[in-house]
Amino acid sequence: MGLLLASTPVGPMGTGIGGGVELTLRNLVQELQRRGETVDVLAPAGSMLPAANVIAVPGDAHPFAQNDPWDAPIQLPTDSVLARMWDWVRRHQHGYDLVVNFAYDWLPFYLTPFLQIPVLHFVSMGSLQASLDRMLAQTAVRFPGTLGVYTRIQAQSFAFTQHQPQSFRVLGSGIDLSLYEYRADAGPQLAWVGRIAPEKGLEDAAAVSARLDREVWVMGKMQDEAYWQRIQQDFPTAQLIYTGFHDTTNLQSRLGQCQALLMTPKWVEAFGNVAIEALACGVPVISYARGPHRNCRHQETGFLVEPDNLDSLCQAVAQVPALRRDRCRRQAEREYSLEALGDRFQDWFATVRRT
Ligand code: HBI
Repeated sequence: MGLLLASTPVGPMGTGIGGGVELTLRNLVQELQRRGETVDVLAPAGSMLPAANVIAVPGDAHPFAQNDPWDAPIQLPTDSVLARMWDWVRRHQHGYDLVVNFAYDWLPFYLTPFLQIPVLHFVSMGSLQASLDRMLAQTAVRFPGTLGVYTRIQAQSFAFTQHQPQSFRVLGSGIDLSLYEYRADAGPQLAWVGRIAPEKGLEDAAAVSARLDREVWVMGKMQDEAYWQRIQQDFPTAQLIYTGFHDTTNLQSRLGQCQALLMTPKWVEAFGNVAIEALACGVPVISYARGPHRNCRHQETGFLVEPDNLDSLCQAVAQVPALRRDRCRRQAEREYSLEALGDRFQDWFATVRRT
């Protein structure tokens, strides 16, 4: 008997469509397998997850929750891949100890009481929709301890935590540090890494590039082409060098050459895995202090600046050469190892496993 990890329905694993949650899921599988766990991954067809046993499910991908308004009704695509995935869970639940849901969608929460297998839910974003908030609040009462998040500030974005403060278990994040090479030296260029989508605030990195006459290397899944074109028009003198979505090996090699990582989100990032990837390469992080972005130490491994303040952002860039890149690497090693992540998840699993 083993663990079943059920992926996000927004797209196949390995494509970048699923953002940080893809990386978290992949890292978790790797670490759990290293510890001798039997792990199956239930994911949309087309998923690429080497070294894992993937159960590929056909069907239509789900649209992004972050694109819907607060009071949007619950929607499913015609042939929902998520509905098919959880039908698979229903039919095969007796072959597993436990299933972990990574979808930020209403359906798996709704189905939980109908299943016999214990279900844990890893919630990958902050509060976005009334329908999901309501379902999470109910799940927290009915199945205490079964909701997990990256960070405490992410958990606090859900209003019901004011009355139900113990609703979420904080699991943090972690990466395989052996895949990230420490680089003591850097070029003058800055890095910006993330899905190219409005909530990620790439336009502010473009503004910094134009103001400081600096290259910004942009990496990540091209999600919103029109948004990207708009930025090009609005900042004709910005030097944005877009190289696409990269696997970890290529990402870390490019990222490591940069002087700092810019994180300019317009929403409350649940975690921001790219911050720890940068630190692991020795790259300081300059981030808006919006939500949980405490994953650099202000004035030691980066700068936390007032959100949306371009002057502060530019000042921080000017101060980066005074920071020590070895301290960045050391922070990643101390706080964000895969071992630490594996411990936190296994402790969580132990609270509900049936064997
Ligand atoms: N939207 N509907 C939906 N379901 C998800 O699981 C989901 C999402 N948007 C983004 C997302 N997951 C992940 O990319 C997170 O890493 C942010």
